[in-house]
Amino acid sequence: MSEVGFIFDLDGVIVDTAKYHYLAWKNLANELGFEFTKEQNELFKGVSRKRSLELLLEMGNVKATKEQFDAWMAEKNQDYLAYIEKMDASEILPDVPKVLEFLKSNVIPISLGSASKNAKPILEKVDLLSYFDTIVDGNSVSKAKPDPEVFLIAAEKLRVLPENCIVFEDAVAGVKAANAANMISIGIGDKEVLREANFVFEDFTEISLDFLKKLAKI
Ligand code: B16
Ligand code: MG
Repeated sequence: MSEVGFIFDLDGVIVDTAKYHYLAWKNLANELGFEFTKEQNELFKGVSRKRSLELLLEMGNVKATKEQFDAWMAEKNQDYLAYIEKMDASEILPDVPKVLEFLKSNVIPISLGSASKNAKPILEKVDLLSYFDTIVDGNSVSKAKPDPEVFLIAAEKLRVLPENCIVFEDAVAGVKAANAANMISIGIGDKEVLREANFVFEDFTEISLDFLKKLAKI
C-alpha cells in the first residue's frame, strides 16, 4: 500500500473537453432561441450535467417540464458524444503523459475524480485509461463538487488517507472539494481564479519532477 495517492480531474486537467461541452450547450440554447457565450460556459466547468442545464434554462428564461428537461439533457449529451467520438491522443493537455508515466513508474496509485458521466470513454479515446488504478466519476457520486464526496471515494478506493492525497483541479468548485476533503489541492489554470488552492500552475509543463517527488514523498 502506497503512502500517497494522486487524483486527477478530467476536463481542464487531462483534456480540454470544455470546448465540446460549450458547442453542445450552445446548439441547445440556439435551438431554444437564445445565445450562449464562451464566458457563460465558464460557469459550467466542473458542474454536473443536470445543474448545467438548470443554469442554461435560467439564462434563457426557459421553463421546462420534467419530460422536456430530461429530453434536453439527453439531446445535449448525444451532441457532446458526437464531438467526443472524434477525439484522439493529440488532445491530451501538455505534459500530462509525462506526469502519469512518472507516477506509474514509481508505483504510486492514480485515480480519476471527475463530475463527468462520460469519463471512461474519453480516457479510452485518448488512450490514457490504463494509467488509472480507479475511476471515480459522475456515475459513482451522489453529491457534486464542491462537496468532497468524489475525492473521498477516490481516496478510499486507492486505500490512501485523504490527507495523503494530491488533487489536480482546474475548477474553483473542484479546488474547494479537495480542500474540504483535507487533501493537497493543486490548481491547474489561473492563479487569481484558483487562489484557494495550495499550489497553482498554468499547466503541467510548469511542474518539475523535483516538485512531484516531494509530493510523492520519494
Ligand atoms: P458529463 P470535470 C465536468 O468534468 C465538466 O467540467 C463539466 O462542464 C460537465 O458538465 C461535467 O463534467 C459533467 O459532464 O455531461 O460528461 O457527465 O471537470 O469534473 O472532469
Ligand atoms: Mg475540470
